[in-house]
Amino acid sequence: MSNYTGENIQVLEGLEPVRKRPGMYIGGTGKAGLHHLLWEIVDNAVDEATNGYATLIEVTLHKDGKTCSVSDNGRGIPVDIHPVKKVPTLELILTTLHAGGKFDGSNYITSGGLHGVGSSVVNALSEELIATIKRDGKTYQQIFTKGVPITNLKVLNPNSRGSGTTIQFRPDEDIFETTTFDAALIAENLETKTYLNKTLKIVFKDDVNGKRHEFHHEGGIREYLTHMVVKDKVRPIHSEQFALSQPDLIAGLRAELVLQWTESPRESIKSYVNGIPTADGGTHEAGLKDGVVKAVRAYMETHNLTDKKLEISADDIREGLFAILNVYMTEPQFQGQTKDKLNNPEARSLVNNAFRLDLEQWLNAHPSFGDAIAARVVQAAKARLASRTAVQAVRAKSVGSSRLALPGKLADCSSKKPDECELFIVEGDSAGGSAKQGRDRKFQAILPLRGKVLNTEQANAKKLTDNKELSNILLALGCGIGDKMDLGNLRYHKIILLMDADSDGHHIATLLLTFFYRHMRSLIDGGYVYIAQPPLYRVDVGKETFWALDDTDRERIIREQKKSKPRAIAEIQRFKGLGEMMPQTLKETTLDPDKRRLLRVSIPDTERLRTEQVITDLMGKDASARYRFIMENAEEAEELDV
Ligand code: 1YM
Repeated sequence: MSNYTGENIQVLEGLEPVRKRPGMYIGGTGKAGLHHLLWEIVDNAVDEATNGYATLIEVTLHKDGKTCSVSDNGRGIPVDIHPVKKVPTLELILTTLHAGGKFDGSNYITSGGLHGVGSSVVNALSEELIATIKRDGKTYQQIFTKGVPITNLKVLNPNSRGSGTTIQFRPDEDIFETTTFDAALIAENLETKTYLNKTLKIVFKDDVNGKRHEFHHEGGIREYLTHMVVKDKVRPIHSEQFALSQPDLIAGLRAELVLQWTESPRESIKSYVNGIPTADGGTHEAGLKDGVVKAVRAYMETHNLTDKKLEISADDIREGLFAILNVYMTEPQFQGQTKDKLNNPEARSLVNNAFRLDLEQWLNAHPSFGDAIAARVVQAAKARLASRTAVQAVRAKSVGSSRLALPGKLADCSSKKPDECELFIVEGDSAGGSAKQGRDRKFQAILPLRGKVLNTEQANAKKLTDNKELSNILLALGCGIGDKMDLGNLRYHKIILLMDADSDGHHIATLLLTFFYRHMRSLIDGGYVYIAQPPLYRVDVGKETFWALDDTDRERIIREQKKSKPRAIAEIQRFKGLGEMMPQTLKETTLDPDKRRLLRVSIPDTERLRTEQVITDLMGKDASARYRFIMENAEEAEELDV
């Protein structure tokens, strides 16, 4: 590896574009963008470690929750004076875009993130950034505000030991919607890095909560996979993982993989490029999937484990598969603004070829594992066939009565334009009746639910379609389910859950949301799912009527009315359920687009992990996880209606 000198820096550009359009550089200015700053600096430190120069990284979230420091004990960012620009390299790196030896590919074998432009972007978007460098027996420091140096590079200590880089920064409140960091999110992200680099040690000092974490996982991605399987509470179907590391695939490309089949009805593949997560997968992940499917097929054919009458799909083979794939490459190309998807076409066949034969050999060498996997695959294929038959049966039943095969209980709207149509899923027949009378039949459809909605967290496809209420919803929506979903066929662009404001209502809403989350996620991600907010109280003051969503709302209304009409008496009526409400009242408070309040259901990127965890804990088999969740969150629940 060539050594870095100030002369290598080629492309220079100021930082104004970064402050003008921060989103272009960090994806956005919300919570995710804020944390992106920290990941950039951490990635630089991790690079220094994976290249063999640093052994320890320390991250501190300071007491204010808004300032972070990252330090490594590597070589220290160069401080020599640039021959042309006549300023220290450190200053150039922190004040110019695209500056850095990493860019020409020769100095760094592996680098992820923003290809080394990261630290200047962080500097540009920080109210204050302090860089402290130990190098050549001295300690240097330089301070910046919004990317502009406010001191020269100074020698803090002319006689110091060791070397390394410390970057302390406080993001700019003028740029970010929030500037408070999330300690749990930081811990999670840092720990993942130490799974991906088993030699890496990261110490995280969380001064907000007075905690200190040490992350170091000698077991690497094997240990990570075990951790995932335990966290998701799924049972592996073979005892040993398949793990393979290909240190030298072709020049500059290295890859490591670990996988294991489980009883989970889902597939869970985590992929990384240069230690950076590729949440949307890409060509490397596609190559892995190809390879796994081919290897298992070959094994099943060799050992005559296929049922001739059963057609086995790639999805059947991958059902229940947990895998972690980490690929290192010199010039990764990413797709999309947040760069979550690898795009290099060559990665597909490289990864496929790297693992396929070894996996097949491994299966042959461990026939008890191979047979267990084959049995799992056959079971998945049979379940899929059964559920397809069930869907066909549901269709067949309703065909004939109406040409669209809509459920009998649906009161459909007359419009056929999905973008103006709304489907209200209503709890109970009596509320359904009021809603039918109170709706605007041109664009509002009503589907009453009577029976219990199935908890879909543990259910397979066949059980889903056997459930009358869920299959009615599926038929009404018209867009299919799972990976067969086509939003182009969705019949309503607003799907509104209308439930009583009591614990039963909440329970049904939770079951429906779990169903959408697990089996029709793109409805949520597309922003089609809403929760209606029917009032709990009617407050009459003199001749005026007000609707209150909850107790706080009711108190607020009474307080305000007392101010203007001190002698008035407020009459309060509490609705026991939607069924009690007159159709006209339901229309005025909950159905009419001009008067109602709707909550749109969404999962911000930064909350995806937590959402997954909460759903697994609350809806899954494990009752103790549910209990833990309720105890841990009891304070947040204002009033438990039981
Ligand atoms: C807390 C963040 O940035 N560490 C870090 C960065 C660099 C080096 C060492 C480094 C790299 C090289 C030579 C080289 C960087 N250098 C550059 C640039 N920690 C953190 N530690 N000497 C030191 O690439 O050859 C950018 S980052 F541009 F100088 F190469």
